[in-house]
Amino acid sequence: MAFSKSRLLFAVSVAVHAITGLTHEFHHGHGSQMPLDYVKYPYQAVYPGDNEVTADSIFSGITTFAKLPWVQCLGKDKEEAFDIAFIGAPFDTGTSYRPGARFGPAGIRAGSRRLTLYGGYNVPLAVNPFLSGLKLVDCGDIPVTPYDNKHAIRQIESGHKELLHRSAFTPLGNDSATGQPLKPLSKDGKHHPRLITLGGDHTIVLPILRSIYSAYGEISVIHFDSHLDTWKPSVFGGAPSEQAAINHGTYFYWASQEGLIKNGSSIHGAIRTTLSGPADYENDDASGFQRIEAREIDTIGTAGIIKKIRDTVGDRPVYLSIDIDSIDPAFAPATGTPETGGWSTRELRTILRGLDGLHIVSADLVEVAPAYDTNAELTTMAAADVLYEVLAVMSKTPLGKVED
Ligand SMILES: [Mn+2]
Repeated sequence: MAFSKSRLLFAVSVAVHAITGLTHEFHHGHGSQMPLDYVKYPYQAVYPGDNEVTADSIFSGITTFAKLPWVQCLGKDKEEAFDIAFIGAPFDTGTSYRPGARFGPAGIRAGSRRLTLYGGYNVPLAVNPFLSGLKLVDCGDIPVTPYDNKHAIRQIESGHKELLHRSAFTPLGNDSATGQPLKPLSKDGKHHPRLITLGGDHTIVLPILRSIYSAYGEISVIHFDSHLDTWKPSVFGGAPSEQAAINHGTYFYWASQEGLIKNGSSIHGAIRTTLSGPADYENDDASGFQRIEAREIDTIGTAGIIKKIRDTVGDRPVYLSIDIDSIDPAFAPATGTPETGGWSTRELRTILRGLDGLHIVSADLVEVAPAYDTNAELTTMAAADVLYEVLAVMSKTPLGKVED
């Protein structure tokens, strides 16, 4: 079925008017407030005059995460407040094997286009994160140089910090059970917005944890990955220079050395890497992490894994870092260092939903290298769907507690 030329032109002109109107509304009409009803789901999109339902707003137009409004948070929209922001960190020069995660943010956004096709309601969590009242935006990417790792890592820290220390759009409000006012969980007493960072290789988590520390102090970490990433630089990469010692296999070692990670209440999940030897696990213990091996899913299942994580983290504020290689390469092949024997996308999504109620202060999804993906976009879709679960969990639990 083809459109007539006049109808197509009409549709284009409607779209242009919509965008022009939108720009006007963002920057002149509502001051700092972005209209929450900006995102139109396809079932709401009709061609004027005939009320014909169309799905094309999903596959046309500019691609942001889940088609959320693009805000130039680090540029001209520095004053814009938000509750949860997606932000890209296109850095991949800390990679040991396949490069290409600098294209991860763009790939994950492409994989996320269909998330709101039917509106975005999450059935098992009984929430629509896109209609929860929180202001969700896509801030684009932190500018990251591909020529100088030391400088790039500083850029990521300062970009993340700048967004994290902006005021949240929605006040904390009251506890739903007791009606008592909620107090922020942060060390500095401020109610911070949450960031979901699109990597990038895993090195980006060192500058991100430095930023998180500036607001929350030492933080418990939930880390899904086939690899430990706490390796000593002498073991992983051989540390021929100071800069080479900071890479996607050692950043947690450095984070631990810097006191950024809460020792004993942090945990890895989906581990299945080979080691230089058992000493790697001793070093991992010293870095503050408990471990869940990927193969434990065969014995304790997703429920047992969820229980281990919750027992370890308790009700402390937690940072969530997800390496796409935690998922088996059968489901997510496009990554820098794939390891067979991993979890299915379904299993990881179930485990993430099991984090419902935890105070996840921010999160990331890293190591998506779209050049190695299938034509069916398996990996970027898996990445987007995983983040959809994270977003749903975040949207259900405010970052506050009732004072004792
Ligand atoms: Mn990793």
